[in-house]
Amino acid sequence: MMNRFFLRLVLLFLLLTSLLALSPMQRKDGDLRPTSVSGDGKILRRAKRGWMWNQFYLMEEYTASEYQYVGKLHSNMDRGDGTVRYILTGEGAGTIFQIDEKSGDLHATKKLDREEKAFYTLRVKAVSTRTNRSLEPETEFVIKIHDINDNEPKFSKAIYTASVPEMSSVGTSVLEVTAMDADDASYGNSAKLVYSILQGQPYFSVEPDTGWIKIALPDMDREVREQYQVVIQAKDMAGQMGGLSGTTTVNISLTDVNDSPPRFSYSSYQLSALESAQIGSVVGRIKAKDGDEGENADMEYDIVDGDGRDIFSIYTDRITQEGVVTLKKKLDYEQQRVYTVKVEVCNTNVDPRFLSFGPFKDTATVKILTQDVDEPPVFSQSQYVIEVQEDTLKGMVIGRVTAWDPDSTHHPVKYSIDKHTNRDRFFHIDVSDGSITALQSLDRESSKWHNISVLATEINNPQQMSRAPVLIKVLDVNDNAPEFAMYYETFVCENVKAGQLIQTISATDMDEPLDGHKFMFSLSFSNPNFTVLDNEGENMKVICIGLLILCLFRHGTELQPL
Ligand SMILES: *[C@@H]1O[C@H](CO)[C@@H](O)[C@H](O)[C@H]1NC(C)=O
Ligand SMILES: *[C@@H]1O[C@H](CO)[C@@H](O)[C@H](O)[C@H]1NC(C)=O
Ligand SMILES: *[C@@H]1O[C@H](CO)[C@@H](O)[C@H](O)[C@H]1NC(C)=O
Ligand SMILES: CC(=O)N[C@H]1CO[C@H](CO)[C@@H](O)[C@@H]1O
Ligand SMILES: [Ca+2]
Repeated sequence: MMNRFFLRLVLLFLLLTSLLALSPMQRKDGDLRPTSVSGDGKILRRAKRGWMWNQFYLMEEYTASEYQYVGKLHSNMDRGDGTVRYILTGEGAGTIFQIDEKSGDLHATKKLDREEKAFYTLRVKAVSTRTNRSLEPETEFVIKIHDINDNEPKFSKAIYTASVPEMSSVGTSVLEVTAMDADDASYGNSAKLVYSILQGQPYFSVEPDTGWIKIALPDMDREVREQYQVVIQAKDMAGQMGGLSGTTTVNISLTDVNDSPPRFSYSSYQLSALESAQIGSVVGRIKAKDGDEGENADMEYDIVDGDGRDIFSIYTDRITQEGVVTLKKKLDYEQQRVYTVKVEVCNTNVDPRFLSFGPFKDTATVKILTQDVDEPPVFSQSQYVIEVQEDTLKGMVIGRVTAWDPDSTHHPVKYSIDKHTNRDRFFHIDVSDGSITALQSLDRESSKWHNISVLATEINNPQQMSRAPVLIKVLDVNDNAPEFAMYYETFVCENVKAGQLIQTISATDMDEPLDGHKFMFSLSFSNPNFTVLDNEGENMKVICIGLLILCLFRHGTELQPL
């Protein structure tokens, strides 16, 4: 059946070509008409130009069992008596193409693929079998492999991915897909492709000629559907029946635009905060919903009104896009129990194209309840200083502290002294009224300060406890007699002269002030032979000879005879 497509060899003699037109090669969908050969044998004069070759055409992908006939090479010198031998050289000579030496019949020995090699260049000459001389000059000719539609269009990728902003207008280009067809594009429709959409309507369309995928439906909303899978077909033979086709899948995702405003889910929220909460601590979080993602959902919260404006502030958590309410000032349950703030939220990146979808802000009321905290007792002073005379009697009240429960319940308070600060049990505090008693007589000279810690505890809840320092200062009383600095034993010579210094005497006193004491010295027995001279506050001098007994006075009080 394929034989009818075969081309015959055309061998023309120059003489005839001017008279006889070679039937033009006609190619009508693979139907090739054999070309007839004519000649009258008058070739001798112009033998050199006697070979005139057209090209041969050969069908690709010939699959019959016998060799495919290509054509016949014929010289008019050939009388059919076996004296002419045809010799073939060039591409594939002897392998792909075989020539019958005697008849000039040319055959292809193999199945050929145009997409592999589209034509072969060969040469032929005719020689005399007797003389081996060329009867015809060697001439080149071409065997062209004729295309059949044996290749389907192929896309460069099995799956493409593309994205396009949501809300894009109809006709917006998304992606161009291109298929290749290995067949001969210059001949027939074997490689003429037409694109069509098999899946993805009515959202997308494809341009038949170019393979450009475009938006086909207005107002496509990412918040409704984000992913689309589109299947595009490319068909050769200009899309006609019987053409070969290839398909590809295109995953198209809609990208976000800011077309959704932020909205609070509720018009009012309630938060609560302990009155003990620290300034800066988080009271709670509220969140507005925004259908968009990424920066299109970025929000900013603000307190715009309410009696809690000065007490609370709000900032945006950049990761969760929540509004975080924090404490700006200390709360006091006993003072105000409920605050209200009006919070506004808005998108930070508003797209002017979608303003009509707005407004891109919203407000909500946030009520904040102050929660009572069981607070520990509070002392009337942060520290107490009690001054007490060192001669104060045991059991006397020396001072008093006061504390109370600041809570609305006003629980009663009991007092105690921290044992670690009262190891020698110098003091006692009255459990109920906070009065402090000295349990021992206090001596300034052994301890000037008694620094104790007083505790106030709520009677029904021992956990609620406060402490305050009580600094007890012992004041000086002149309760110490002066003392001689040392024991004096004085010797004098018998012939000592009157008025000669025989001893210097000094004294000390434990009471305050430690320096600057003014002592008075006198002789306890009057003896005309000795006298004491007051050295103006300094040490005394005993002069002259005799038995020495001294008395020391201070503030006029006689104390200790020596
Ligand atoms: C012609 O050439 C062939 C091959 O080259 C050779 O075998 C043959 O003997 C030759 N004949 C003559 C007559 O020279
Ligand atoms: C394409 O989309 C399909 C379905 O949504 C999915 O299963 C597949 O993984 C996607 N392929 C690529 C390469 O994105
Ligand atoms: C007690 O407190 C007073 C006043 O702060 C201080 O001068 C003194 O050194 C303290 N005494 C003791 C024993 O801590
Ligand atoms: C009271 C006393 O001891 N007086 C004596 C003072 O000195 C003279 C002379 O040395 C004695 O004679 C005194 O007895
Ligand atoms: Ca094709």
